[in-house]
Amino acid sequence: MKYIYKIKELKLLVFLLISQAIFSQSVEGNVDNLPVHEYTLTIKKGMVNKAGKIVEGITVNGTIPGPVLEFTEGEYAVIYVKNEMTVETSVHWHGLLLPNFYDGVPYLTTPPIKPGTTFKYEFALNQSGTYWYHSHTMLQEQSGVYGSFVIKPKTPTLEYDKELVLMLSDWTNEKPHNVLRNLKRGNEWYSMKKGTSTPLNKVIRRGAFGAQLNFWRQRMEGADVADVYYPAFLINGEETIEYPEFNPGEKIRLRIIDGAASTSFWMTFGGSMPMLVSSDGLDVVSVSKNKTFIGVAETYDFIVTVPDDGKMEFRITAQDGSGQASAFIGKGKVIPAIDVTRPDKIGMMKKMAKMDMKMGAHALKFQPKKDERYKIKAEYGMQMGDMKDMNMSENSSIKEKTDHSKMNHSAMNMTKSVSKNKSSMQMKDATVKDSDIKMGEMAMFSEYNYDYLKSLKKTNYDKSLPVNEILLNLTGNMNRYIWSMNGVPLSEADNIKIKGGAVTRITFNNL
Ligand SMILES: [Cu+2]
Repeated sequence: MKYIYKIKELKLLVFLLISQAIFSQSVEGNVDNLPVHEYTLTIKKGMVNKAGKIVEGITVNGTIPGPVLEFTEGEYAVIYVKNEMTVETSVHWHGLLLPNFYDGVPYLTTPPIKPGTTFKYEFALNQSGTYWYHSHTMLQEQSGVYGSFVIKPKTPTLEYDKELVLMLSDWTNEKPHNVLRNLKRGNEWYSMKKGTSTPLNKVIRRGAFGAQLNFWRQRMEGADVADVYYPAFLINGEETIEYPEFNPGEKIRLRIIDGAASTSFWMTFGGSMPMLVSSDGLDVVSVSKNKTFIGVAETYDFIVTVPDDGKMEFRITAQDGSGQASAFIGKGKVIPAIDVTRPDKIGMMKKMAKMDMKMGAHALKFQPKKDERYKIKAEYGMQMGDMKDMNMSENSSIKEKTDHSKMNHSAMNMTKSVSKNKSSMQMKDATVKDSDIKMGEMAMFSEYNYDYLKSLKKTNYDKSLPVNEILLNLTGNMNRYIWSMNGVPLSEADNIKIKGGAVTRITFNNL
């Protein structure tokens, strides 16, 4: 579970916290006279061939991905989900604002769908945009339980001729549980298999041996971009897919969703410059953009023009360069998308090691604002280097201080100390000089940012509202594949309580 949800659920969590707050006022109104739009999704196991081998997958209405569910804003969605398997399942509606009970996270908000039963989801659609659905049970998403969810606006907000949904994903011929078991074993099997491991002689030749040692000390093999070997990456279930039905000059709105279990992609386009018009379901200030990054679970809409002299290639390249997939729009000769070069892992490792040294072994820096900088040392001293004994079932010292039932409590302690009481932090001198590197720059892809995404509306909060600070220290043991927030392994049962009528600021501190 962890490897699938490590990135996307963090994002989702924040989203849900915010959306539930907005939502509670808007939806309880009268839904009786809304037009009902019904779908039935049947989930069952089936043999599929996605990467040169027939293996067992899980299909939705017989296909991977499942069908595109299309709605119009203001409709009342009724979706029956039939479970024709011998195991439980669930469907989570990613990015939709809906009553908690229909959110689809089993045992947390929604009952699981038991074998042989049908569950009725129903909710009013008070938004428009590109979204998606996926199983939230075990590792079923990796096996195929995902599809797109499109809500057209009541009145069109953008001009184009036709639409095309492109669902991106990654495929393994292995049983997803075996993938996870291999990850937890902590070897480099997958990076060797996909040819992205970095041999030691290469590391030494480039003067990165010190950096490598530093990584080993922190129980990491090296700078890694992606952890799982995938024999295929897919667009709408295929490695190569053709859309000859689009004609020269037509403007097509591509609704692109990264439904992969653990792969983020670079997206590149052939032909004229595409216009990025929407992100995660919301229209943004339109911007011409070709090479664009899409993280797991993100959605982006682009408007492209079908070329007069051929078919344009839309290409996805896995972030670690281990594979790609293409969709061709139009007909005739190929107008290729630009190539994306493989990331320089040794260079990244050197860069990260350098930053690590500057940061100091135990100093963390947190800068909510320049004028009110606080320096924090996690009270329980959870540092990456100290994680060696971290284990879900048997971690003594760490667990004592931050056991599950106290998770909120310790998180809130951090909260208070950030927002109210600087002196209570009682840190040893964790002085960080101005010359030191900012947290954000720790990111592996510091040259990439999201500055091109601009909201159409102001998103500032009312300055008079109180601000609650929540600090989440993200830690983990790379070798054992355990990920934690504030020292507690991430679990779906962990709640973060937020207050109404206040601004909640969540700071993720990636250690
Ligand atoms: Cu999701």
